[in-house]
Amino acid sequence: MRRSAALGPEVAGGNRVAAFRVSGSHRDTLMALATPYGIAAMAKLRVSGPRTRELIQTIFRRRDWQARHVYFSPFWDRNGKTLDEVCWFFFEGARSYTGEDSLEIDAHGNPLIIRRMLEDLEGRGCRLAEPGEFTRRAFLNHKIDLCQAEAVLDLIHAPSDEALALASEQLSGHLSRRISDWRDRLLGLLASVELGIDFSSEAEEEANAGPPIGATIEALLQEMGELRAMQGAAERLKRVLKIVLVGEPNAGKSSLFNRLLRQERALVDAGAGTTRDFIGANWICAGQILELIDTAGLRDPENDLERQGIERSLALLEKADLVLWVVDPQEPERISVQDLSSHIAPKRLIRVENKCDLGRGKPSAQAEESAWETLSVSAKTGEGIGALERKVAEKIQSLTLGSVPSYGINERHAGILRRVEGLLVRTRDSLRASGLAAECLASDLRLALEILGEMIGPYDQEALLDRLFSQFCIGK
Ligand SMILES: Nc1nc2c(ncn2[C@@H]2O[C@H](COP(=O)(O)OP(=O)(O)OP(=O)(O)O)[C@@H](O)[C@H]2O)c(=O)[nH]1
Ligand SMILES: [Mg+2]
Repeated sequence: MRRSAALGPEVAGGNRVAAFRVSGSHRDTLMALATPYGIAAMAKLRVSGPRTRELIQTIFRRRDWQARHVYFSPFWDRNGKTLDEVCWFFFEGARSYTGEDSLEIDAHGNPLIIRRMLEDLEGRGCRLAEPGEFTRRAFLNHKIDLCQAEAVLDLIHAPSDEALALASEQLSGHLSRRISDWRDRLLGLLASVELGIDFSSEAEEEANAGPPIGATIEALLQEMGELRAMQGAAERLKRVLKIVLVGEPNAGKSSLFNRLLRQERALVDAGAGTTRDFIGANWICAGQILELIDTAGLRDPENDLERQGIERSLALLEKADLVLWVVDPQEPERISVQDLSSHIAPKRLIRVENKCDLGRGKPSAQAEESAWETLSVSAKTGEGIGALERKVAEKIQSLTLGSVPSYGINERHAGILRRVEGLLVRTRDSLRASGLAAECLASDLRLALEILGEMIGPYDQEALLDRLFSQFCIGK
């Protein structure tokens, strides 16, 4: 059987490390701060690479230690000074995240300590990691495949429980197993063709009767098409929804923004036109990470700066997944329902009557004539805020309602599947027309296998890897 020779190293499983020697930097020992930079109780430093053991000997002055055991000791710098008392643990290559000897150091979360430690590590021959470089090494060392590397990124950025569940399934190899199964079946087809089984004479009649090769191709096409169709739902699930506070000046948008975030983030003032530029912040509501945005109040601008701010408010109004239209019921409303309807659909809007601590004001004609749901709150006292959060949660659920995909298909996956499907359609049509020689069928199937291989591990596309891993944080 000519299978292995015909399939070549890419399909049979090539050596990723060998193919990536070109960069020449994968032998460096990497270092990075894996937690956010700033004052915190603790900060984690990661080190990975061939110098790890030597670093442990010199920094912690230990000759022997065990992998995956926690040690508590001073961090001695190159001048013999103690930088901090830290917890550290070592992972041997075979059982580390990156597939190389690695060290994790838990220090006190003072940026000055961290800076001195990183400088000291640099002086000992470590190099600051690029974004995603630890995960890239995990991929190069066969700890994870490319779908799993993407899942690490999805897991870190997942904005909801559903997105988290999808990413963790993908990280456990859910999608990769599906691809492997397709690869096995394509290999089977290729093997049949390579063995010289003659389909051509009976192809047409067998096409109707469902010959094994035709049936396998049809099944693969159907399964790949179904998977590809999940792309839209998967991308919607991964997106952080934008909730935008819009309204006339002084309605209390910034006060509400602060109240919902539970922190004094935006400036508040009794004068109209306080907020100029928009401000965004992560807001956790209904178990989801949302982006809450405060905007400049809408009115005839008094100067160019205000005009620019208002233009941004309008642009955000149109891009919003949900608008909280904030009004002060004590004040006449100058912006009409019609004005707003041209910017946003009623189902994407909640009308929020603020300052209810001052009384309800007179019943609003706007509220009565519109299809918008209205809630009464007080950003000042917190009254009605719980109900508003519940309404937001309900709206989000209805907006994102749809099938939860079983695979986190992204643009890259869909593109690969489209190319593979194109080749399979050509193979199927050739079989039906019984016009193509076995060599042509084999070469299309080989190409399909090679392309499908890119899904879990391209062996020759440095640029694609650069693009993927650069989206990661440094230290991951
Ligand atoms: N009594 C009362 N006053 C409020 C409430 N919310 C906001 N205010 C007051 O209303 C004034 C304007 O509040 P902001 O939050 O700055 O209003 P804004 O909509 O962001 O205003 P611009 O940024 O100018 O568009 C301030 O004096 C606030 O203290 C509320 O619920 N009750
Ligand atoms: Mg404001």
